[in-house]
Amino acid sequence: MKINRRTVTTGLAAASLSALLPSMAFAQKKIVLGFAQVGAESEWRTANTKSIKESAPAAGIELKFSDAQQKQENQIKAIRSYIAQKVDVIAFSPVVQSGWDTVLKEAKAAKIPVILTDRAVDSKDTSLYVTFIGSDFVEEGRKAGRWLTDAKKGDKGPVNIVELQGTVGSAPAIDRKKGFEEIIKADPKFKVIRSQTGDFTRAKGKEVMEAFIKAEGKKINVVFAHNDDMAIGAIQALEEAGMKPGTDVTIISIDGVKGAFEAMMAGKLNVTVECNPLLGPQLMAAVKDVVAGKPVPKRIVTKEGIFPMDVAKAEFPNRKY
Ligand code: GYE
Repeated sequence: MKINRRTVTTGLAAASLSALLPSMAFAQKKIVLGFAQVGAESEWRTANTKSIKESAPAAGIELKFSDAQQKQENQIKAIRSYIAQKVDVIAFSPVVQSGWDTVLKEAKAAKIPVILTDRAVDSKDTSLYVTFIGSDFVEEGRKAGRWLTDAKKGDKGPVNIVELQGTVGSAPAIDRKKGFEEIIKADPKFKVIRSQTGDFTRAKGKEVMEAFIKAEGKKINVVFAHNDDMAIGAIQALEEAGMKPGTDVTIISIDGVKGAFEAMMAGKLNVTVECNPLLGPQLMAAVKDVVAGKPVPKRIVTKEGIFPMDVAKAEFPNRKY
């Protein structure tokens, strides 16, 4: 081959291109996501964590993960450490609604976008986060309320309800209570005679239910638990007190985890309102869009249903969490 000017120029171009390659590889480096999880309080949370941990590598995202053991101060510490590590995106599920502005402003000052998953914050300044991916908890409470008013249609009442609330100050506890009350208040025969937090755990749900039984005994007609785990704890407490959950006492809960389906198949839980924890794939898609500078909707709502006891057996094989 005759060496002419053209070959030399092409050769030079190729040489300078290869000199550029390392920086191009740098430009394509993996997105790093820092995720501050609430804790491991429930079956729902375990499924949520698994979904996030599995979908990050599947999306080619490097995940830094921390568990705050249901303590806001631990979550704030984790977020600060992600800011210090200069991650690309921070995502978290805020254990309670209030008290996030300071740390969110720190993330904003460091130009790190924040995505909320599962639970919302009550910050007035919505520029502090890019989007909120999660369920409509008020609607979940309404679904529970509608199921109850329907189930007790022919009942003269009073229908005495005891309520096991989720973590104090958390979005799902506040909103589920609100949605449920909104529906039952239409008929004065429905009375919430006791309401206390069971912190979304089985152990606490059982403990609080024992206290309710001591105070109200056979007067209790309905248990409304803000999640399945507390309902399962309450079922144990009722059985130990010689009462029959699912028949003597109507049990309603929220989440739709496998444990709830098992309790329904055993005839001990009457209904569960679905709350989908498998948010990982949606979160990873949003992380990629945010990094790519694409617009992301401010609110991404999860789709969910409701499952009464009589469909539990047929639905069980389809359940993914
Ligand atoms: O219902 C409960 C968990 O925030 C939706 O937290 C979540 C709730 C879920 O502990 O089981």
